[in-house]
Amino acid sequence: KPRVFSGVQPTGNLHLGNYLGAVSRWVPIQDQMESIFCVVDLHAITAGFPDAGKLASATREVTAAYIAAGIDPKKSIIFNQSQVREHAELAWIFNCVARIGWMNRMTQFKDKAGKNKENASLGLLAYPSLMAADILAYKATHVPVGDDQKQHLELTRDIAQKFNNDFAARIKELDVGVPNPTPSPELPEDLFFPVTEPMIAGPATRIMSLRDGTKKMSKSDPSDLSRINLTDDAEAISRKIKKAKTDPEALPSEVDGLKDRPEADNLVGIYAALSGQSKQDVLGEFGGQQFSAFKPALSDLAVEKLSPMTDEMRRLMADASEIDAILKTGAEKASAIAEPVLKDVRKIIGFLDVR
Ligand code: AQP
Repeated sequence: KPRVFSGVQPTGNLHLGNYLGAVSRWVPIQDQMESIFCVVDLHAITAGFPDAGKLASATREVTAAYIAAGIDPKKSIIFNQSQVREHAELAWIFNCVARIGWMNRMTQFKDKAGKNKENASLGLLAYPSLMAADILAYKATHVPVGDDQKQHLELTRDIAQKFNNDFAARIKELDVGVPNPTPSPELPEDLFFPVTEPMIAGPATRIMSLRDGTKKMSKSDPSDLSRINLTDDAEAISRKIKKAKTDPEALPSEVDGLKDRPEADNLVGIYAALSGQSKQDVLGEFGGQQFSAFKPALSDLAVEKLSPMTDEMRRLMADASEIDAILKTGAEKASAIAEPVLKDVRKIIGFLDVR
């Protein structure tokens, strides 16, 4: 049965990239598949412990963004990761399935650890193991994310496959697997964990910084002008788009003309994603025009699309009790799915159960 899992870290500065690359894409999915959306607070401590109060408020802010964007707590499970113990337990087991070499190859680790890798937390290195646990504790089959998470999702597949292979005999003996839906020579007949499908598509899989079209828009960029935050008001959105880096040429009429013009490509991509069109449609309308004409149109569109969401986020943030109640119900529903999965995992491994 298809099941979707995805999440965002509560590390502050939630931005347009997180919205267009991830959260906005979840909204239609929740009507098609069982959906679980998590605020991944255990991940938020891998690059250093934020101030305790900030971590809690960022967790509520991400939850507010989910709801304001249209994730319906009646249709989807919404919760914060640290409330469901199974994530951490399965991550530990996956630390013993995954190989150090696999982790060392992760480009996000290299980027985030910087030059002094020896001084990065062990948690930052093991981040993809926890991500695999997030997904597989629910046996999720589909994961909608931005393009930057592609490598981590491949690692999730590798972990699932290695677990299924290493424990193939136990899985059969205990009869806890399902027949492999796509039989292949590398996989056993019965699978315990699904081999998850990434869902990375559309014009906004990688929104770039407004200051540098070759760098991803990111929460941790020290320049606030590099991103549109979901808490920005109309004035801030217009100012940032006005100041966005561009080149001196007019917009091309064909998508091919955006090649080697990263900033132009990015702004056209943002317009396309916000208006639900393709980049070619946008160029059909704006091809031949200067940025001085395109930028105000983009500002107006961004304000029109984001303002109602920002207002709803503010309303929700004003009273924590509504958000906390949603997270509590979500955590209970999430636990009800993850607990039996971990019970089986413990049996497969052979941990002695004396309680
Ligand atoms: N620039 C982006 N374009 C499209 N999608 C993006 N995502 C992040 N940046 C972009 C997607 O947002 C989801 C949540 O991301 P995350 O909070 O878990 O961590 P991240 O990918 O590390 O996000 P940031 O903003 O770049 O944070 P920092 O600065 O801490 O590294 C994911 O689905 C991600 O693909």
